[in-house]
Amino acid sequence: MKIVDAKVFVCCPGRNFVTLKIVTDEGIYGLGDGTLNGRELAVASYLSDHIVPCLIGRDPFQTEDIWQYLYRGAYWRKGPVTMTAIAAVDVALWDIKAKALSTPLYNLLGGKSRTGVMVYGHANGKTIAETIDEVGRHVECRYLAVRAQCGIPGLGGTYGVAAGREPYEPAQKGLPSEQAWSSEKYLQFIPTLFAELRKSHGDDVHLLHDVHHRLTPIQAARLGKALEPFHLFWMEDPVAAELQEGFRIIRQHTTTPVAVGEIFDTVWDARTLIAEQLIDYLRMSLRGGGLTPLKKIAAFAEMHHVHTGCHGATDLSPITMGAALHFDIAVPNFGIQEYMPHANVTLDVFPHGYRFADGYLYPADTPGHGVDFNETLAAKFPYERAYLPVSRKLDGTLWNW
Ligand code: GCO
Ligand code: MG
Repeated sequence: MKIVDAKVFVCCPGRNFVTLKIVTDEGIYGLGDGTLNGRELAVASYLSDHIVPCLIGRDPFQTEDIWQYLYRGAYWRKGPVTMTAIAAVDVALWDIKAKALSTPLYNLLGGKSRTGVMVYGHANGKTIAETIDEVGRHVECRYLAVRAQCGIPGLGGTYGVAAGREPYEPAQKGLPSEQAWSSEKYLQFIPTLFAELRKSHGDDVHLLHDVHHRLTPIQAARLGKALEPFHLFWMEDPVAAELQEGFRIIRQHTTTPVAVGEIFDTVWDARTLIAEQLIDYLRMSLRGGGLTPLKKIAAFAEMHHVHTGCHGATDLSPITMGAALHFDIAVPNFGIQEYMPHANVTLDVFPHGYRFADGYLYPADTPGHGVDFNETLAAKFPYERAYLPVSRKLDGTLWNW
């Protein structure tokens, strides 16, 4: 089998997505996701200008060799644009391989290790009362795990809180908006939110929270300690993670589990975090180079008692979600999967076979990863410039969003 064509599509059905379609001489095609929120066109160019010409004529079954060719062979390693582009190729090739062998992708990854993939949904409220209601709505829909975010009194909009009544979507059309931030106000408020959530919803539902890189290690240690009575499933991205050693401070002070990694590109971003057991869940998904490296990273994590917790925000297309579910159902040290459902207009462009029931997602049982792409419909939704917001402290200093 040979690769005869590869096409890159950029479309905006509800939000922007980059999609790679690799076609073989036997008519089988594979689909990969190359979406990098706010930097979509850079990945599209990397793919069409620099990668696609190198793929033509190659054997699509050689997932390992092609991955090494694109990673080592470029000389310039790592970086979000490179690794998102490689991920698109890698996932499309695994899709082709599974389709050619006429089996669901999970069978190439070790087969099913569990019956379903436990997911967590997002409860986003402007006030504690709204967040309590949103968690309740998820519990009614049979979610077993819910991430709770809330507006902070005294601050305007913040991460995880929708501006109007529409579902939360962080990227906004046009240039980046700016949001005010105060770690002091946040630290004062969040323990009260979780105390109220436990009072209203009891101890059974798993509660999660995303700090979104906003704190310093000692502040994160304080938050983790304050949240211990409410036994969170995890505290996510408590600090920006360039300095992996910084997590030692958090670990020395609190037993609240820590999850990190949605913006990591390779295992090197997490090597110390995993080897020193400074985290409990690794948030990398397929965007960091695809399935080929994620399998290896997960095996390394397994040796160090670290579980997976794949990123699953709406800026990863249904292709990433669909393929991640095959990984989740197969990997021995699976922890949880984030599930932020896509808008219906997105799902129309990406017909898919995965489904939600009683708190679990189930991957498609059809050959490949089970997510398709409607090119004709996608063409009706051209790219629209959109960015994530930026954060400034109350004195105007630029801070982590
Ligand atoms: C999450 C994430 C997202 C990111 C988004 C940025 O945990 O779901 O933090 O909401 O902000 O993926 O593009
Ligand atoms: Mg996050």
